[in-house]
Order: sequence, then structure tokens, then C-alpha cells
Amino acid sequence: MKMLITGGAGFIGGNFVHYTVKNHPEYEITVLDALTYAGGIETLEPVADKFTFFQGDICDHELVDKLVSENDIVVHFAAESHNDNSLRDPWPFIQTNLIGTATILEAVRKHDKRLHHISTDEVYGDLELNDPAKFTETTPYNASSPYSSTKAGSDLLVKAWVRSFNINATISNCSNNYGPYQHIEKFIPRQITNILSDIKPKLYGTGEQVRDWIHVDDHNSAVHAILEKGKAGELYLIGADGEKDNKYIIETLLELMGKDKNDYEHVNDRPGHDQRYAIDATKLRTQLGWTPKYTNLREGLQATIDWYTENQEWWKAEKAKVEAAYAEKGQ
Ligand code: NAD
Ligand code: TDX
Repeated sequence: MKMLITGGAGFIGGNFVHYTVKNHPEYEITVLDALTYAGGIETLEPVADKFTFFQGDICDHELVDKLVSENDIVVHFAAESHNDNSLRDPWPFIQTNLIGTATILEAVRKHDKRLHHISTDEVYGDLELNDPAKFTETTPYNASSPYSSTKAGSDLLVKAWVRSFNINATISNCSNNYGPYQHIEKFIPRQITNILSDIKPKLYGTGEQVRDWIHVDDHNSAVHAILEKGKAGELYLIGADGEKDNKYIIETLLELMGKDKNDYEHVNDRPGHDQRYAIDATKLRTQLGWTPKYTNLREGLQATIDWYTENQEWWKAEKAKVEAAYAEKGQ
């Protein structure tokens, strides 16, 4: 089976390449990635001889058409992925997440290939903090930010191409991922690398907002379960019951790194900040028999701390630039 992976030099796509090389040698892998600020070929260095790489844009019709025609299956991770960036400048989000996904859909339709579209739980908006409700596959779309609205739009494009053109596609909407190779603009690696750089961790607002954390390998094992057993046209929620508020995460990171757990600062809140995300993954668990492996968050965070500590050359050059952009917003 020939598999085209878009966004394979980013955080989740990169871990997906590693995971697939290790656990699914039956796939012959091609990666298409524009290597934006968020992508790095170094992420794929440990598996460098196991795939073919194309540097290019998913909005490039000709390139996408050619690569889709040459493969059996497309796993589509490529996206602009950071909420805070989408508040600074939404245009790259509109371009990549909407136009890019439409470009892939048209190639998939033309060449009659299988597509799996990677999406997020943020398409559902947010939940109340003290509400037992969780997102399910039937929760109405209600996205809040430019990022999440373009992801919601990309999902709707996939759904429309399934219904109108009967393409063979599935969608998954996952909760917040953590693990190695995540860009240091994101919450957990930003705080780990702050502590390693003698900068105080930064908590937005009160820090009471809740995210439903899942290890990136559990996300990727779920994607493989969907590729193997998922039904065409279906959408699956991916989550591992990892709800924690941001304050808990920052305190735990400080504690695991041997610091005073109160040694962080509150900074400006994110405008329109989603309060809580929570996934009910019953469909994935019962219909596809998937279970997560990384159920101990503290152990997963410790392994992630170890990775950033041991791989400082992977992130160090970016640190000052990332912090300067946050500082402009008082964050
Ligand atoms: P990321 O920002 O780390 O990586 C995105 C990758 O896509 C980068 O390698 C980048 O170079 C590439 N890319 C961006 N624009 C491109 C374009 N126009 N053409 C080709 N390549 C392009 O993102 P991530 O966190 O790995 O997220 C991957 C996917 O998973 C996204 O679709 C995101 O919406 C989704 N998702 C992420 C999370 C999370 O917690 N990070 C959770 C659920 C879903
Ligand atoms: O420095 C920070 N301090 C802070 O308190 C940063 C960067 C974030 N936060 C808060 C904001 C959020 O409540 O931490 C939480 C997590 O923030 P992010 O890492 O930016 O993630 P989030 O906005 O929840 O979105 C992530 O999960 C869903 C991914 O970036 C998305 O791509 C994915 O769709």
C-alpha cells in the first residue's frame, strides 16, 4: 500500500511517520510538507531512509494531483494549527486549511483514492467548566477561533465530497496532543522549554480552562485503527479521558522538573478563550476496539520533559523568536 502523508514534517504527522515505519512496515510512505515555520525535516531524521519526501504546498494543484494519483491512500495532517497565530493573522489558516483541503479533495475525487482527514475537537466550540457533558460525533459544529472555524470548514468540505461525490473518506477529531517534536509555541512544550531556559512558565488568565490531553502515539494508533477498520464516510472522535485544567499542567511540569510549583506567572488571556474540551470516544472504543496506551499523564509528561531536555538542538534556535512574539501580546 502506498500512503501519502501531508504535513508529515510537523508534530503529529511527524510522529505518525515514526509510528507507521515502526508498526506498519506494509506501507510505502511519501511525505508532502511545505516546511513552514512549524515543519522541520529534522523531525524525520531518525527514519530518513524510510520514505520519499516532497517539499511543496497542499494548495499546489499540479503537485497534489500527481502525488495523489501515485498513491493508494492519503492521510491529511497538513494545516496551520495554532490558535494564537490565527488571532494574529487568519489568512494562512484560510488558505491552507480550506483551499488546501479542497485541493486534496479534488485530487482524491479525480483519482478515486482513499482519504483520511485529521481534524480537531475544537470544531465543536467549548463546553462549560463544570458540566459533565462531553463532545460526541453528533455534537453540532460551533467553532470559536479563526483556526477552529477553518478546521470546521475543512471537515464540512470532506463531508460534502462524501455525500455529493461518494468519495471514500473518513474524518477524525482528536483532543489536545502532547509528546515529542511538538512546536514550542504550544502550551506544554512552551512551559518545559521556559523552565529549561530559566524563564517563568506563562499561564493565560486564571488557568482554569480544561483541555483533554492525549499522547500523540495514542492519537496515531487510533488513526491506524480507523484506516484498518473505519467505515467509509464516518467520523470518529479520538480522546483518552485526559481532562486537566491548565493550572494543574503548569504546576505538575514545575514539580516534575524539581521546581517550586508556584513559580509561574499569569499573563494576558487569549481573546475568545475556549473554556473546556472533552471527548467521549465510545464509538472508537466499541466499534473499532481501540484503547489508549498512555493512560498515566504524569508519566507521559515526564517522558516529554526528558525528550525536550535531551533534544535542545531541536528547539533552542527558535526559542527567542517565539517568546518575542508572545511578549508583544503580553503573553
Ligand atoms: P503542526 O503545526 O505541528 O504541523 C503542521 C505541518 O503542516 C507542518 O509540518 C507544516 O510545515 C505543514 N504545512 C502547513 N501548511 C502547509 C501547506 N500549505 N502545504 C503543505 N504542508 C503544510 O501541526 P500539528 O499539531 O501536528 O497538527 C496536525 C494536524 O492535526 C492538523 O490538521 C491539526 O488541526 C490536527 N490536530 C492537532 C491537535 C494538536 O493537539 N496539536 C489536536 C487535534 C487535531
Ligand atoms: O503559554 C501558554 N499558556 C497557556 O495558558 C499557551 C501557549 C497556552 N495556554 C493555554 C491556552 C489553552 O487553554 O493552554 C491551553 C492549550 O493551549 P495550546 O497548546 O495553544 O492548545 P489549544 O489552543 O488548546 O489547541 C490545541 O489543541 C487542539 C492545538 O494547538 C490545536 O492544533 C488542536 O486542534
